[in-house]
Amino acid sequence: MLNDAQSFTQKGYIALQQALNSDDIETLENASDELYAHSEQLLKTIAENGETLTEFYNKNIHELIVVPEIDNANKVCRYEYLSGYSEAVRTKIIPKLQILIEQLTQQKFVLFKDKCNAKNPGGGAFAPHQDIIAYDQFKPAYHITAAIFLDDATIENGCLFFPENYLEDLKDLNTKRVSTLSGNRPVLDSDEGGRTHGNICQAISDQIRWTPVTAKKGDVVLFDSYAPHHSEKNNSNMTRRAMFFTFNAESDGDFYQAYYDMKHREFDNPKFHIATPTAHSDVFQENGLKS
Ligand SMILES: O=C(O)CCC(=O)C(=O)O
Repeated sequence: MLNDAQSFTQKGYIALQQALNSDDIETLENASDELYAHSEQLLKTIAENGETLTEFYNKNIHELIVVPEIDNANKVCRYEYLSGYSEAVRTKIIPKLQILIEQLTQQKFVLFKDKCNAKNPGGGAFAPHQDIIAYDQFKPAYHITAAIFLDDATIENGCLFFPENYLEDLKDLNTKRVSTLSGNRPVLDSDEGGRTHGNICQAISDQIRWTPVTAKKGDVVLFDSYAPHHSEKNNSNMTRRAMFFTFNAESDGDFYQAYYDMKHREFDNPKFHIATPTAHSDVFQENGLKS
């Protein structure tokens, strides 16, 4: 039987049941209510002003970042920059997650980015991808994300899927491999540009044995930035909210502000919309939406 650290190294992810207590969940629920309402208001105001999101974020570089669903410019798909915006998240939640990650890795980690996927009914399918593709413009080459579920995540409402053991499935694949603190990790070929930017190529995804990772409210799933993952649409009539806090090793430096400075200034850069069901790049033209 593998211990948590061994299992995390082997699979690239681990589910920690009820790793957060009811106070933590209340903090996140309050932040979620406030930030979601603010996100909706931002989309409304930007639309009323006839501005593009790119124009808006160029001028408002400390604002919460909100990204609409691919098929509805008024519907919030995700919002980002949670710790930049919410003191409660920054002071109460981040230190707890840092402890969980340190217990697993014996190393100190600092926050790199944070977001909440609203996953409203009918929305939010994320194609198979590796997060590393979205982060490689910054120095850290290894990250650990804590996914926290504010609603139970089920197969019906679009839980995450991870591989049973992708290192084994893809052991013969001829691809770039990166040495990380969890060992060698493959970088998988993915689509470049357009609406499928960052999606793992179908032929590779087909070789992976995927497994659903359902979760209860308060569970935390830790996964590294090479672990392939995806999720289906939310086919229920309730939200499936999840917050994702991504960390990098402290020894690599602190990039949180630099990451969000770039994201505010380059809102439409496909790098920031890897395998997401969000309105961006060529989709804007196809749907007649403004970016
Ligand atoms: O929220 C989900 O269902 C998937 C999230 C994800 O894979 C991502 O944001 O990179």
